[in-house]
Amino acid sequence: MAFARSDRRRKPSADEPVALKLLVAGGFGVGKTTLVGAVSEIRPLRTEESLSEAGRPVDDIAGVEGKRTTTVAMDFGRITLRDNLVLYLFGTPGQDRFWFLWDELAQGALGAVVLADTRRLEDCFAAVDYFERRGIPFTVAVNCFDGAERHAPDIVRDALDLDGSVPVVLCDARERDSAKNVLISVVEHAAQMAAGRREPATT
Ligand SMILES: Nc1nc2c(ncn2[C@@H]2O[C@H](COP(=O)(O)OP(=O)(O)O)[C@@H](O)[C@H]2O)c(=O)[nH]1
Ligand SMILES: [Mg+2]
Repeated sequence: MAFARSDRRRKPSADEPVALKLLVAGGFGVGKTTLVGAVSEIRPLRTEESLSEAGRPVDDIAGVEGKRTTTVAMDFGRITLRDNLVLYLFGTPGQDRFWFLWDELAQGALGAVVLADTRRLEDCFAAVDYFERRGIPFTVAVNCFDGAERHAPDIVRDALDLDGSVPVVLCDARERDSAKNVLISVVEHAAQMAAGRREPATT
């Protein structure tokens, strides 16, 4: 039988790909959909809706006036980092009124990207809090928009009051290689945190 119970206990062979789940979070219009689209090998599944007049009072588009669509449920993409390492990317909905979806999305997530725009840094506070509270490893990726002032990663780290171990990187969410580096940072950080948990410091 194709899905016999014993199949579930089957040990994966060494060359079988490992699939890891990562979340891509951050404020409205910070570039989550752009990042997932830039790295995904599959046509990203998007659930964009036109920003309607009705949504205007709630969808704060100040600073992102060019934005005509919004992700109502989520972005989904896939990238193969190495032959045997596949990442599944889930973009979280940016608006506070979709927070109820986060706990479902966070199930089984290895780590997360928190995208930040230094012009609206406060928009990523909620995502940072969320992952800190749940102990989910995350990298803060500053999406360097054209025309936005550049700030050194350490300045952003201080402004967000991040733990020293949290990676802060600069990126361009539209560039595949740049976005890929962000994902690699998350995977490495998650691996380090997991190693730290396995070998607690002897004090
Ligand atoms: N200049 C610039 N524009 C960007 C960048 N990333 C995203 N955008 C634009 O910013 C807008 C919002 O991006 P989007 O990915 O939809 O944001 P989301 O709400 O976080 O999914 C879109 O019009 C993007 O084309 C970037 O790195 N630089
Ligand atoms: Mg989006």
